[in-house]
Amino acid sequence: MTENRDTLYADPLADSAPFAFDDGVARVFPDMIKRSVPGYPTIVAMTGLLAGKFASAGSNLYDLGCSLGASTLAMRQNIRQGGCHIIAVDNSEAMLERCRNIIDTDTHDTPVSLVCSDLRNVAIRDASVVVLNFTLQFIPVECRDQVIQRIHDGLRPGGVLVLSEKVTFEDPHLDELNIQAHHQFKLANGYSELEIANKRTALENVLLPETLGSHRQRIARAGFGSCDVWFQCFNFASLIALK
Ligand code: GEK
Repeated sequence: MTENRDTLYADPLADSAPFAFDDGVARVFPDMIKRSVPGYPTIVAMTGLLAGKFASAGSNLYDLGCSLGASTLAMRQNIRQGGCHIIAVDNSEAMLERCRNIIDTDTHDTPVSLVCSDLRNVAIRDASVVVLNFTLQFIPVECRDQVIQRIHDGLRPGGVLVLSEKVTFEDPHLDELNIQAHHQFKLANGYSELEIANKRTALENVLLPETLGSHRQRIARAGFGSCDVWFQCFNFASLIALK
């Protein structure tokens, strides 16, 4: 399948509305996320391997903010344990509609339920794996403690949370260095200075990154026993937390 190229912010007269996961974004999403998030293909593939390792028989696996289902599919393709069920959640109708078509063409047999809802309203129950790949960053900061707490409480002992996020750095020099490196990554992937600037404006107050320290503290407060970064490229990182 050929991917639609992301040119959403290439127009000098593009409207300056805040970024939203609408039909236009869903149409170009695979191209957009690959050219914008360093390490995204690795994170998705390793999410699948981690799910294969941590899934326990008869448990639920959650993909919160599933978009087009890349992490859902990676998990589904790696689960060997019987009686598992994947619950993929997104509050964008446009994303879920396309996600449904993609999942329908996959032949692996772990059942997948697609839920169109704010992830804050979805009960987490009897889970062995919960994945938040680049989703928590879109949740209001004051709601994040509760999200992580509910995930912790819904995991079985021995279960895992995979949390991938854009991050900021306490050290202003390192913060600037990583912002510049990400900028270079986007230029190298064919985005123009104009597109990068327009997208940055659209994401202001929509994508709110925190430091790795804040994530670690929140995860510890929720009661997870162990937590560390397993992948990082510039200002994009993925943490693993064990209950
Ligand atoms: C991937 N994980 O390809 N409730 C449910 N979904 C939400 C909410 C919310 N409150 N807020 C945002 N979303 C995916 C990529 S994209 C990351 C995730 C990005 C959804 C939103 O609709 C979008 O589909 C997804 O979270 C974030 O592995 O675009 O940078």
